[in-house]
Amino acid sequence: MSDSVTELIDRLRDEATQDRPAEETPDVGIVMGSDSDLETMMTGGKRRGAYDAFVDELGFAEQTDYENPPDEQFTFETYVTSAHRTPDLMTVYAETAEERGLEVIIAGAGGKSADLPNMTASIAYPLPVIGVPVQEKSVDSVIGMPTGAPLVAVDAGKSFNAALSAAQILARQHDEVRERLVAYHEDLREGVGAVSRELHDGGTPAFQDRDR
Ligand code: RP5
Repeated sequence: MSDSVTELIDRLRDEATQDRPAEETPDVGIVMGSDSDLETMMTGGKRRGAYDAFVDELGFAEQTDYENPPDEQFTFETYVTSAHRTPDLMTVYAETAEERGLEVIIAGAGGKSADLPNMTASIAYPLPVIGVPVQEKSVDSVIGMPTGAPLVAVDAGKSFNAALSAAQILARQHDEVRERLVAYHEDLREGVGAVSRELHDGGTPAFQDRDR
């Protein structure tokens, strides 16, 4: 049988046999249940997503070709793997994740039966999986794991935080990632200080007028 799902499954299985050096494989795997989750999971939506956190704040790059990794030291890869429409692809993605060099997976899904994060976590175990409920109504199905089947999760739509959490896991082994996380938080801190001073020293009307 030759179709796009089978081709992806074969690719992942083949990649798992390559035994590539860690520098050449993605560190983080991002999967989502549908391309309709893309803005929430990655970039361009109402709030910033995992892509924005990784690329803009932490200096990661998206790896799109296993044969030609980006120059950046830390990378992530991105796939759509639907729990209900492509359970075979979801399964092989999670089964091969560790052998393919991933250190952590971020899995997001929407709807009331948002099963991709928890099924990916069960299959990829003991690899850590960070679940992202793409919608408010997905929260219960993402976080409702039974005792003994762990999944850490962020609040609905907070894929940006999922990326930071994934980086925190990587930072236990990689000082460079730790330094980038610390620098990001220092920027946040500085931002609060700058607006606080501007608000106080200029007064409320001037502060409100600054972007008009
Ligand atoms: C959409 O369908 C959701 O955003 C979800 O991520 C996606 C995939 O659902 P299944 O195909 O796994 O049922 O509604």
